[in-house]
Amino acid sequence: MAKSKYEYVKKFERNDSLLPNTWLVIRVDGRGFHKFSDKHGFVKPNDQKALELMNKCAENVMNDFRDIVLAYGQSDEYSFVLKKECSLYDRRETKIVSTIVSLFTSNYVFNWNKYFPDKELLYPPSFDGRVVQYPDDNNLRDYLSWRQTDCHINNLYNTCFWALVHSGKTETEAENVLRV
Ligand SMILES: Nc1nc2c(ncn2[C@@H]2O[C@H](COP(=O)(O)OP(=O)(O)O)[C@@H](O)[C@H]2O)c(=O)[nH]1
Ligand SMILES: [Mg+2]
Repeated sequence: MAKSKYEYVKKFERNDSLLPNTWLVIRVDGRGFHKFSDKHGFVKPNDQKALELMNKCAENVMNDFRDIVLAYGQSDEYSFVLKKECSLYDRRETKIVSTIVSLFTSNYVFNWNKYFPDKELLYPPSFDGRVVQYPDDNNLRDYLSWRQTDCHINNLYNTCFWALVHSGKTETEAENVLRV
């Protein structure tokens, strides 16, 4: 079939293939979840149901994308690890990231009622996504340690902060106690 005169526009498309033989880590993160968790009355510091919903989304993403070998989540974020030899979408970055983020987000909305039967979803949540490539197994291990450490630091701080507030301190007083 003859090509149309418009075919040339494809030449403007950018090649965004990810490096071969590298671990691919896709991290999705809730956009504006400070406000989202407030508006939906999430328990502080950790809302069990909200975390279970995040886990459900990740489980469904893993079941769909079989190249994902490991996932780790905390708070409003989830990291997905794809095999070094993964050839999903010819390793095209935008295709991989956008489909994983969109599947995660649609699952969040789709499953909301199962985890919060008495809570109306007040507005559509969204997540951003990025990919990082790690050539070495140790880099990947350090990436996961970094996210795990972040989780521990935040949880330690938030648990102490809310315990102080619940014991009668104002939020400013609690902040000052923990700053020392
Ligand atoms: N109350 C509550 N808030 C949470 C929970 N998980 C995440 N959040 C909120 O979501 C935010 C996530 O951090 P970050 O991504 O940096 O903030 P964002 O830019 O507003 O999405 C946290 O700072 C909390 O305010 C939870 O289980 N309970
Ligand atoms: Mg966020």
